[in-house]
Amino acid sequence: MFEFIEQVRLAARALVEFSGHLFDPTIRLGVTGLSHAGKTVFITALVHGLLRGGRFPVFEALATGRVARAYLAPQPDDAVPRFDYENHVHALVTNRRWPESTRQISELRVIVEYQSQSGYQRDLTLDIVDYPGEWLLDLPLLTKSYETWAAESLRLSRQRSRAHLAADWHSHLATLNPEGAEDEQAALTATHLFTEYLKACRNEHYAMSLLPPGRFLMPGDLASTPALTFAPLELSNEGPAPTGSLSAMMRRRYEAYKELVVRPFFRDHFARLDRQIVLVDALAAINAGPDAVLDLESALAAVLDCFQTGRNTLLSSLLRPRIDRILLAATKADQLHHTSHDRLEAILKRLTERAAAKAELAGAHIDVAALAAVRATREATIQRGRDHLPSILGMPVAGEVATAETFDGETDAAMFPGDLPADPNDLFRNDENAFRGLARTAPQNVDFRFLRVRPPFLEVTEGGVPVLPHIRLDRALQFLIGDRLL
Ligand SMILES: Nc1nc2c(ncn2[C@@H]2O[C@H](COP(=O)(O)OP(=O)(O)OP(=O)(O)O)[C@@H](O)[C@H]2O)c(=O)[nH]1
Ligand SMILES: [Mg+2]
Repeated sequence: MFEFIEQVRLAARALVEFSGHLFDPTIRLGVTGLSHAGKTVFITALVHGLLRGGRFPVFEALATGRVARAYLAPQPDDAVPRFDYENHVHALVTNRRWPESTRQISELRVIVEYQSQSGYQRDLTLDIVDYPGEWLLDLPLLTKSYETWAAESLRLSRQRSRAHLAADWHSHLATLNPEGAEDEQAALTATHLFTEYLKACRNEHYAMSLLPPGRFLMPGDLASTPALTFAPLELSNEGPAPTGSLSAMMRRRYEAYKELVVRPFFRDHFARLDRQIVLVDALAAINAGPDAVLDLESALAAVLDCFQTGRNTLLSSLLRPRIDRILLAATKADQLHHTSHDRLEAILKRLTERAAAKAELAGAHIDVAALAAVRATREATIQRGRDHLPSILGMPVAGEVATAETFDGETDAAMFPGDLPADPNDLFRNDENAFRGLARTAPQNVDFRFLRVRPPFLEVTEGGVPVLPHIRLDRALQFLIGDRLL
């Protein structure tokens, strides 16, 4: 019954929003990615480029001069924080520092005044919604019982790559009797140890991606509420949990998490998106090793499963999320020499091919791109003996370590991050020939090492406008909104 009422409510709102957009198009663009994927930098650079008339040759409407101007306007949703565009630009451009990490949903409205191809003046309203990718990984919980979720989480935590990180939690789990009386202290300890395990998996050296429930790693104002105080239990019998038992308590709280956290996110945000970009920090996974790469593959499969999309027809918008275009983007491509950009794209394709085929069947256009929202490096060829090494130049952020050196954040350096393999399958091998990452070996022995570098100085366009350099940001923009500016 609840499901049905929800559908009807979504349908009514879709109708109102649909009829309002007949003449001047509106796009709600979701920008998501797991923590540190590059969401804040992407939105800041995209909006900066739009407002400034950045160097976007592949973004047709701008390149051909049909965009008269773009400006920020008050956002439509009163309860959603505004994306802090001005401060993020200030950090990037004036201080050459990356913006602070953000843990919330936020929103920004940009109006693009353009001339349609038939010569009419129109406004495109672009609402950009920034939300954590971890919230997407929660959506599958809506259709999962506590028992199924607990069994899946336990299975995952016993995999070779994770088991040692889960050891403390597993020992505590072994002391719990699910059928015993409910016990707040036991629930608190289990939650604490389970959360510590999730945090350890996310650490730079392991860089795991598939870590639901999302709010355990970013609790916000729900921290220490019962809805966030539960953990998987080892359940032996199939029957219903006895009243007053520990497992009944856990199950109740798991259901509360779904009601208070997951369903409102689905209803208020996810179900209203038209377009989606999923930012993926594949290089962080490659830094960590094959386990992280395989884990990222599972996480992306779970993400793409959420997009049970259909084309944006009236009928499909009544019944399900209406996203009709999804761009999967590998971020921070400027940490590689351009000869590796296509390889990075091929790796992302390989990471998502099985899952993408499913979403494609359901009617959404999917594309894959390797990009850098802000290009923070330059390229050079360095001669070593007889060899000419393609390398990248940048200013590593203070504290980054390469072989013997710790950088101070003020010095330029030439870097050889390692060549990505021509065959993406080489990264998915997990046997004795697997590549070496930080999870299993010391930093000086890894096969790839991508260093964080400081943001660049602005470049000046042919028209004399100072803009941020980027890689393929214009291609992303063309795919995501280009067709609505015709
Ligand atoms: N070289 C380079 N680094 C980038 C780029 N985009 C992001 N980064 C790096 O990635 C880090 C994270 O970027 P954010 O945009 O803050 O990522 P986020 O997804 O918003 O992260 P959270 O808010 O923590 O979830 C930055 O601090 C930079 O170090 C890029 O285009 N090039
Ligand atoms: Mg952010």
